[in-house]
Amino acid sequence: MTNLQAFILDLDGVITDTAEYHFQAWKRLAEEEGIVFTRADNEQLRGVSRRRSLELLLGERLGGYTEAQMQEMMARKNRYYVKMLEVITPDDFLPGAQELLEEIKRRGFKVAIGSASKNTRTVLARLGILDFFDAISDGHTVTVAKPAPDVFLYAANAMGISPEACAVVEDAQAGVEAALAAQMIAIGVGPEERVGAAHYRYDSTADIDLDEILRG
Ligand code: B16
Ligand code: MG
Repeated sequence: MTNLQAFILDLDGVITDTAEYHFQAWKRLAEEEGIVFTRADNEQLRGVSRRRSLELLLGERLGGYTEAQMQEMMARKNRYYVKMLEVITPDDFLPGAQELLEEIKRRGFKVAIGSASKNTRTVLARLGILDFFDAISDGHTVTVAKPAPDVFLYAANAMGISPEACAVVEDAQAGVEAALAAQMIAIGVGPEERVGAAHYRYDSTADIDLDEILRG
């Protein structure tokens, strides 16, 4: 048996699938800037901060933009993205996500969000679960993004639980690296090549086997 006391869940890609909206918003910005941006390119942005996402999107053209232009582009992409979030409803959980959250609470664990997104609270409110969590750690609460452990360490500290007693659920490689760097149990959701470094790996949120994880 483990001494697990809390779960920290990533938001985009674990609880709900906002990746498509991120893609549409980045694609619109890319088109406006005369840059080709594909769905495959978007995969590289999974779990990556907004600024790093823009840097990856600009690629070798990065050096041609001023800081003010970068700020404007990040704000423009976010306007497009936030507008798209208006369609999210409590029906937009990824399969198994709502059940996982309820099961974690039913078994008496604390539960937090650990997301890179500055729009975390907006998305949680649209899903109807803003008040569900013991702590919310997001793109506003920490400045250093995943793969640094900061976002998960902040969540553990806010819950009053030591990092070793926390398990993180993540869909991004950077997120799994962040969980391991925080000395937490890493639960990866997605293919081996993306989250294979995690202690446990499942194809989707719906496949997560809490009993297996709790057996240790
Ligand atoms: P924002 P997560 C991440 O959320 C997304 O996966 C990533 O694509 C996005 O760039 C990042 O949030 C920042 O989002 O622009 O809304 O601040 O997976 O860590 O929940
Ligand atoms: Mg994610």
